[in-house]
Amino acid sequence: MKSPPDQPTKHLFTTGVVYDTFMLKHQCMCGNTHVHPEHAGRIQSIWSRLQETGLLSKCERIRGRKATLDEIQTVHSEYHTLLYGTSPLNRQKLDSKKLLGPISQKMYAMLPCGGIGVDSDTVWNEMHSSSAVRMAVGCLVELAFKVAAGELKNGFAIIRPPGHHAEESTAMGFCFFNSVAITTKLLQQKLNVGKVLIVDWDIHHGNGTQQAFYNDPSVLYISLHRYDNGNFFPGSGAPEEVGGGPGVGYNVNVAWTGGVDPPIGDVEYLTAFRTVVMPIAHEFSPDMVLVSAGFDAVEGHLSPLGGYSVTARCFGHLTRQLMTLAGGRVVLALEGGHDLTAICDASEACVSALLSVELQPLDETVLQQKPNINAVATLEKVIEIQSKHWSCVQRFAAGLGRSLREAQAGETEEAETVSAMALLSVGAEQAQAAAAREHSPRPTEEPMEQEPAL
Ligand code: Q9C
Ligand code: ZN
Repeated sequence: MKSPPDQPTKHLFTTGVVYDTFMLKHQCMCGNTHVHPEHAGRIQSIWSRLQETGLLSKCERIRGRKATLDEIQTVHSEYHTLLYGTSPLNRQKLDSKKLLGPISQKMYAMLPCGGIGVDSDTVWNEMHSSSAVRMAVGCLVELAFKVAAGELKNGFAIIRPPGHHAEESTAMGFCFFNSVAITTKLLQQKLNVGKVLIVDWDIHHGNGTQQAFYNDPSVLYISLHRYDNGNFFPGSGAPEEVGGGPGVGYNVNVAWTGGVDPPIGDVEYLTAFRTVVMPIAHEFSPDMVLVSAGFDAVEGHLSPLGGYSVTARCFGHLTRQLMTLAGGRVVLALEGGHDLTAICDASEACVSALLSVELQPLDETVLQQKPNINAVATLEKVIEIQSKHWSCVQRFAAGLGRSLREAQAGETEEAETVSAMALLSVGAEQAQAAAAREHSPRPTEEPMEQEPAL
């Protein structure tokens, strides 16, 4: 049934969700979806899950669109943009305008599966992939712009193929265009958004995103990823990579090392958020938060595409912590993750958090467990390196081995000590302050760090 032409559409200030079936058509020409884990069923399943659980009806669905070639060129080279942003049909038009040069000839490798692509992960469909990859970017841009403009509370972009491995002129690791990086550039250039925080919790390092903002102090990139001393894909993301030039200190790599025995899970991710991610993020004070929300660290993903055992519900809690930043302007963009149960569970948990629906609580065992020895070593190293740039992390160096419950108790004690000290010295201080006030303005006080509710 057609709705009357001038009936206004209702717009709610709620969580926006974007999804478009154009992205389903990016499929290897070999036709065998089993050999390619980054397949259309990933976003179809997430979309269905949000429908089935009734979460989608609490959200506002946003219409996507294909990003323009100009938008893509905020991050990628012209050659790369034309190579992956055009199909044989519209390429002919560009060709006749002599815009393409060598693009129309050679491009891809023949793959063992019978299809074509950059490599067996990063497959290409001559007919449909360019529309899909441009749609993934455009969907995220549309959603993030509405959140930045205050039309939506926050957002979740169900997009594929992922983007965080895509560099200026390199497609790799399933990625062609870096949706999160492009969206960040456009938010700054078109909407005058000042500081953007990008949190990347995909299990792989977002080499493309790091590259795009390496010298840029207006974009803080914080990645948590399996590193194993450079032995895990893509091999970049060392903790010493802190940014360059004016961007020094605005690149933070929580580079887990030590393999999967003992496993990395909720306790380790929550401890990283407690001691590194949230303190630095608050000090940076972003105007907008974008999350490269890959779910391949969720239990169910085996090595070499995973190996960690973070729970889906933990990602809901991490999302809720990020919502304390930037006035809540947080947009999640799907990156990796191929276990359908895991990515659906995690998407459900994150959208619940975005909607401020009550979350499934973390297990008490998680709250009482200490982070494993390799994780503590990783965080020690990150804090040692980043404390030169972020004074707030230093105070967490000594208590890294604590459980979340111990940390909570410790910080209550710390706060009590601080107030007791203040009380004891209040007489002396009042006299001092009175004297000082006559000479200089009163210094402002640092607010106490706030622990998230467990
Ligand atoms: N022989 C994402 O999760 N596999 N990308 C490399 C090397 C690459 C994962 C295998 C996996 C890329 C977005
Ligand atoms: Zn990944």
